Amino acid sequence: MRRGSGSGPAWWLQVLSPFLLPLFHGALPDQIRYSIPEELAKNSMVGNLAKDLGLGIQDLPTRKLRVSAEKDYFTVNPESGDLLVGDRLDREQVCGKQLLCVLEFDIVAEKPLNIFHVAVILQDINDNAPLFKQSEIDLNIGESTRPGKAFPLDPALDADAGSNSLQKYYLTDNDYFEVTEKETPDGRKYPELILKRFLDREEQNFHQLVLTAVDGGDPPQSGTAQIRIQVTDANDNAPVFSQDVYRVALREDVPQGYSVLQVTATDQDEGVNAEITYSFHRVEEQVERFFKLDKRTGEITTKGNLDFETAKSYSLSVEAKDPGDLASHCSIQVEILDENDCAPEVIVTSVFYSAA
Ligand SMILES: [Ca+2]
Ligand SMILES: [Ca+2]
Ligand SMILES: [Ca+2]
Ligand SMILES: [Ca+2]
Repeated sequence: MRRGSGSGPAWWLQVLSPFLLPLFHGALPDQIRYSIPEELAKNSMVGNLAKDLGLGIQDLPTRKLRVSAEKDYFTVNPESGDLLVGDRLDREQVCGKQLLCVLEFDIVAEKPLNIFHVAVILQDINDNAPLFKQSEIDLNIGESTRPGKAFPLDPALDADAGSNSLQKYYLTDNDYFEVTEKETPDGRKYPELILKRFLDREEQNFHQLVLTAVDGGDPPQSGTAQIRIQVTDANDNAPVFSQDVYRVALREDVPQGYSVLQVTATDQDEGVNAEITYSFHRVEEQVERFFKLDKRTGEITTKGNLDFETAKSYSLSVEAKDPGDLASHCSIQVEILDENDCAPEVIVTSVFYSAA
C-alpha cells in the first residue's frame, strides 16, 4: 500500500467520472477516490467498485476483483463488487499528525487483466482528548518573585489532526496567575504560567489551580491538570511586640535574678526568617547594671540590688530583631516601690495593646 497526496480541491471527488471509461476501452482509468471517516466498523462499505469501474454485475464472477496491497486495510465483496473496510482504521495510527491521510492501492480484475488505482482518504474524527502527561504539577514559588515571571509547563498532547487537535489552554479564574501558549524555535507549543502580581505567603501559602487543554472538535474534548503552588517564604515581616509599652512595679528588696517581666514579639515569617533576638536598645548605663535581658526568651531579670533611694523608676527599651535585621521596639516602665510600701510585690499592667 502506498500513501500519496492530492493536487487540488476537486481531486478527492468520490468517484472519477465513470462516463469516460468507455473511451478507454478497458484501458486504465486514472484513479478512483473515496473518502471515509476513520474508525468505521469492519466490513463497512467504502463504495461500489463494479459501478464506479463500469463493470456489469453479471461480469463480476469472471473478473474476480481483488485488492492488491501490502496491508489488508480493504477487501472486495466478489459478488457485489463492494469495497469494504478490512478492519477498523485508526487515522492516528496510519498517518500520525499528517493532515491529509490517503491510502492508495490497486484493484486487480481478471479476463482481461486490468489494474485500477484506488485512493481512500481517511478523514479525521475527534476521537482523542488532549492529555497531560502529568495530571498533577507541583511548583514552589517564592513570595518575593516579581510579577511577569513565567513558568513553562509540559504541553498536553492530542493525537488528532488539524482543528481536532489541541487549540487552547484555560486556567481557573484567579488573582495571581494566567496562562499563555508559547512556541519553541522548532515549533513545539507549550503552556506557560505567568505570575500577575506579588504573592504573599503570610496571606495565602498555597494555591491550587486547574489547567484545562481544549481541542477544536465538535463537540470539543478537553483534558486537565492540577497545578499546586507552594509559596515559599521571604523575610518581609519585622517582629512585632505583643504590647508597645509594658508597665511594672517592683519592690526594691526583690532578690537578684528576680523575674521582672517577659516581653514577647512574634514574626509572621517562617523558619529562620521568624527567629527573634531581644536586646536592650539605647538604654542608660544604670539600666544595664540592674537588669538582665535574655536575648532568646525576652525575659528581664534583676541583676544587682535595686535601691529606691537611687532611682524611683527605670525606663527600658527593648529591640526585637530577625536575622534580616528587621526590627521593632517596645518600652518598659519599671517603678521601684519603697520596701515599706504595702503594695503587692509585682504589678503588671498592660497599657497599650498592639494590633497583633
Ligand atoms: Ca482522530
Ligand atoms: Ca482531539
Ligand atoms: Ca521576619
Ligand atoms: Ca514572609
